Amino acid sequence: MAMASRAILAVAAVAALAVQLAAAVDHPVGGSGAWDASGTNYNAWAAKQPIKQGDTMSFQYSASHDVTEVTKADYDTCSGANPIKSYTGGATTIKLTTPGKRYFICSVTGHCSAGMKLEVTVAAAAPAPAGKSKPRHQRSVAPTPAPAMAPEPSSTEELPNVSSPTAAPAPKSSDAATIGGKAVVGLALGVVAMALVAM
Ligand SMILES: [Cu+2]
Repeated sequence: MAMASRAILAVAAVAALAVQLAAAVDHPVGGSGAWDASGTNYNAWAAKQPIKQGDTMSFQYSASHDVTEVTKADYDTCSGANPIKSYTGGATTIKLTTPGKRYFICSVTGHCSAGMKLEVTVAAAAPAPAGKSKPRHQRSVAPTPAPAMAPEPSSTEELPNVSSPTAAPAPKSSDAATIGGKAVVGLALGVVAMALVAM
């Protein structure tokens, strides 16, 4: 059981990593990365960008500007008085780790209202597989004693081979969980394939 669970976790982790590695994209603001008050409509640009969870957004700017993340209320009023986070230095890359809205302005007086404001909608990277959050082994009603485990392989670095079941009879829920793990991999490969096609 423990071995099976670890194998599933390993498969899921690799699948999640594969999705992130394959799909993460950097989005230079405005298309060129230039963050200034020259009149670029950053929101018009952002609206056309497929910005996903795990992507990054990069800003290039002169010393007369900054990048300040603010709440929607402060974005709406162009107020940099209560920044969520503020960046200076001329080159800032922000990782968009969670889905949802993010709001950025330049906090220098007058610059936000002159157009240095950006609202970004970050899409979820991929739908969560059904039942992912539920511990699967809880479906077993009978409190079965732990089956005698085959001796652990001496090398713990080696991934257990999930495709060939061991001689020890595995509980039914483990089979279901293994199928779930394969579904995760399938889903991940599907997402990767879609991302490649989109490119
Ligand atoms: Cu500015």
